[in-house]
Amino acid sequence: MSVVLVERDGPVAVVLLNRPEALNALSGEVMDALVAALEELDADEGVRCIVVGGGERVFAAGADVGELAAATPIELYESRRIDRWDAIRALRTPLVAAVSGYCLGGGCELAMACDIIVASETARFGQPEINLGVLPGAGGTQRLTHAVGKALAMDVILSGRFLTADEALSAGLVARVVAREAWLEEAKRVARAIAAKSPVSVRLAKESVDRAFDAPLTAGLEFERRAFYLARASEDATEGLSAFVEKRKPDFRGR
Ligand code: CO8
Repeated sequence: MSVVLVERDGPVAVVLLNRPEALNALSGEVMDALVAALEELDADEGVRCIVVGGGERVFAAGADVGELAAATPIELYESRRIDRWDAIRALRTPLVAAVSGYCLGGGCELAMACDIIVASETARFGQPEINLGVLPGAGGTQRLTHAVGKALAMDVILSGRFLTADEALSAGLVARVVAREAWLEEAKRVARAIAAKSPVSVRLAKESVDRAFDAPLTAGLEFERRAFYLARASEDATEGLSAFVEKRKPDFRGR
């Protein structure tokens, strides 16, 4: 059985971590399979949005602790294992994380590397690396702080405590909280809605929002303005604007 399952539903792809016996711990094998699947889908023009999920009990319980314990620091460095995470950041297709149950350590970092998090009411978010004598190593100290602010990020990272789905929602970490049974369906619904938009404007909008984290305001505003002009130059923009004026549904083709 593959450690990562891929399904296609028209323009939406669903990638599910599938290592339940280890609570979807992100071993080297899982990360390699995940990144390979995401890169392949990203290169497919027919894929407009990707849902990344785990199972109902657990999204992912973090990096594989056994592997971390067995590796020397130099082996970790030489293997460039954490560098593989940069490939997720480089994807142009929007990613919706579907989180149910535990979402811890590297699992929380994976969810935060996605563009939108949809959480089940059962979701528990945490960065418990501090309990292992280490700290988040795949973006947790940065992305959690950007998402929820310094006070709560320090609390979560230094104490190792978990946030409930509602706490994560009110802190700005997740976009939506849904009933236990709806965690995957709601993420797919969000993905289908995104997939129905112009892929050109979706990608430019994703890049522009991401710029808010990387660049000072003036540079971010300039990036957004140029992205806006570029989107306006697309056939999809002409179609979308005309369709509104003509009171009909737009037919976006990704050009
Ligand atoms: N790695 C490997 N195996 C794990 C992991 C993990 N992270 N989490 C759980 N498992 C395994 C358990 O060892 C157990 O295996 P077995 O049945 O063979 O004994 C099985 O999954 C079930 O786990 P539990 O019996 O512990 O289940 P519980 O319901 O009692 O507890 C918890 C669930 C609370 C989620 C608990 O399993 C737990 O605390 N897990 C570890 C969480 C953690 O500390 N995560 C952080 C890991 S470090 C990290 O993510 C650093 C990221 C750095 C960058 C990434 C580099 C690649």
